[in-house]
Amino acid sequence: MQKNWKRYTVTSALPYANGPIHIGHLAGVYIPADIFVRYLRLKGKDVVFICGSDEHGVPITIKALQEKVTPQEIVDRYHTMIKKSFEDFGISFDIYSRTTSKVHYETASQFFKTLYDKGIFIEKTTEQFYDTELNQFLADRYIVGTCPHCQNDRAYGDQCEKCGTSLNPTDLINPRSAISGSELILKETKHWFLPLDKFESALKKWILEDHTEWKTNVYGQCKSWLDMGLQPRAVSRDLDWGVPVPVEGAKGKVLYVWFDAPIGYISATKELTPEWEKYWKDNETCLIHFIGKDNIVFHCIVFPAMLMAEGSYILPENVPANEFLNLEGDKISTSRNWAVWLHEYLQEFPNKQDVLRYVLTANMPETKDNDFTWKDFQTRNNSELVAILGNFVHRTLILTHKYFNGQVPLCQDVTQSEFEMLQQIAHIKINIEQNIETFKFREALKEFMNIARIGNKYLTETEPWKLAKTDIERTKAIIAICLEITGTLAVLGQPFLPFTTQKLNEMLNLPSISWDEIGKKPIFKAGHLINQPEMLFEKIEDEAIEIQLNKLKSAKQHNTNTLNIQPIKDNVSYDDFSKMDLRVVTVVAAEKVPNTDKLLKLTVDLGTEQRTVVSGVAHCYKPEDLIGKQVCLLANLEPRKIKGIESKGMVLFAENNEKLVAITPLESTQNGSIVK
Ligand code: B3M
Ligand code: ZN
Repeated sequence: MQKNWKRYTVTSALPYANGPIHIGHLAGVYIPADIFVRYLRLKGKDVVFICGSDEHGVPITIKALQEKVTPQEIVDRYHTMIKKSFEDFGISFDIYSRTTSKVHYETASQFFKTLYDKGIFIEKTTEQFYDTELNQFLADRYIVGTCPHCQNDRAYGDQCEKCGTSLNPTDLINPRSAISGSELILKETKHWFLPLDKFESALKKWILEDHTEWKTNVYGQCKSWLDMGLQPRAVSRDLDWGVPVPVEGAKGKVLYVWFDAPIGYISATKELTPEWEKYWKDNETCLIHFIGKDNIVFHCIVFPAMLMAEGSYILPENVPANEFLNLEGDKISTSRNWAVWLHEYLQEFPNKQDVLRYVLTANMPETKDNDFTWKDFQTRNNSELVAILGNFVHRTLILTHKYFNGQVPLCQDVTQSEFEMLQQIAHIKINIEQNIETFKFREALKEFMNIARIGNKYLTETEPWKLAKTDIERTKAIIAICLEITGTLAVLGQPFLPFTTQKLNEMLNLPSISWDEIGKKPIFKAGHLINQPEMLFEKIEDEAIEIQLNKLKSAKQHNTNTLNIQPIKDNVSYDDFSKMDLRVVTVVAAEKVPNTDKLLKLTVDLGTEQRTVVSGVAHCYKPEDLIGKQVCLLANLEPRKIKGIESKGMVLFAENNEKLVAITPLESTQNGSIVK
């Protein structure tokens, strides 16, 4: 953001309209985008803030199938719900559209057509798995089978979640449909591929050389993709839900959801303004995509390649992707109902949108995954919002009414230390700007709160309520200074706490002031009348937190009860069983396998020897959780190489939905003991 941009186009990921929105979405994408946009607007910049529902893709059709309704009914339901949640939380889109809109169908079709006419696509006929019961081709995710690497019999067509290996559906042993359960046949089908390889060198230059300033998580992911080399990618699918492929011979085929969805940003801008082209095709426009980390490749590689291929569009200047937010130490999960849903939050904490915005900003997963806990929510409310910001503002306004009938007093002169304090605040303002402009919102918020801290401390030290009896001139100066600080908070806080600052602005009777005016001239004239103060925040009691924790506890319980119990397999003879050599072993060393999410490399002691075993449990256990523990090992499982490491045997774990639990002996026993 070094350049002096003429205007900004800010987009945030289009949420899938197949479920409501939770705190993870807000913290990852929508709050950072909203802070950024509100800041730009306050600086008087020309900016459009674009979003909408992503209403295509296979999961929506599956949900419709399960509920026996049409996909349209599903997306109508969730689009309305999601849109309302965003409004409720003050996410200030200029437009919230949807990818089933007419304009979008036209725009996406036209985009495809342009690339098609330019001869960009490769047409290829391949064999794909077809579900004869449902009469449709299946997306990789909806094909299950046995993993050729670890024998997990519930591996997906794109990945085995047990050993972490990425797969093709044809790698699976005994593939079947995850939806109907039926066996699959291979059937020929034609598709259009975007030759990403042709754009590889342009993408390399654009990202790896020209955008070294991108966040390290984003840059790193792009680099590893580009280093691996890009392959052509299919941009059409066999499906009856989506934007039809607009060429001859494409009956029953639609655009791949990741082809049409980013074009949704463009369609929404078209719906917003007839001048949409300047927001997408002018080099003086700064385009920024706010997304979550799982969307990086699509926004940094696929969509830019599409834009390059089309030829008339600008490329994003930055793609500030966040990592994920966890909840009470566990991954947020819709299916396990492990989430804080926005619509439920508002029922339980009415009018406390800003508290959530505040806590989520303070814990924003900017550089690594982060955790939301209800205890932290309570503490940040009670000891930061109430005790620092609320307290300072309230005391200032009460004193103004008490001593000066609500009129801003005249400040005759300031002391040296007051002068220095005001300079410090001016400096903080610059820090906030720099942090927002480089997408460091946590730091920006911290700096903002420092202003309130400074004010609070100043008020406590100068004690104007005592001084009022002896030195009214000094008292006037102090209150006037506190009011200036309060006014500063009311303006600089707008990106973070829009509801609170609006209330504060009303109490202060402030006209709208721009960001840049702050610090240039005094906010108030002597004699300006302020309104009666109200509390900005209130304490959150333990009971309210207990309710939330209990709710989560019962979600956990419910999940255990609804554990996906598999039917018992066919009988085996004792001979069959005794072929397996099961032993008790001690884990003596453990470390994460680099560049994987789930793999741990364990060294286990069998009494007679030590061995290396690779286990897909890094999402459930940290290395130090396992070191020193006795576990059960299938010692004579055929050795195999996982990520270049020879794994000799398999450590046993019980599976509870996504969670794995190590099997350990009740009492410690000698290493190498036989389990039978
Ligand atoms: N709907 C994916 C997601 O919510 C997707 C984003 C589209 S942005 C063009 O993770
Ligand atoms: Zn596997």
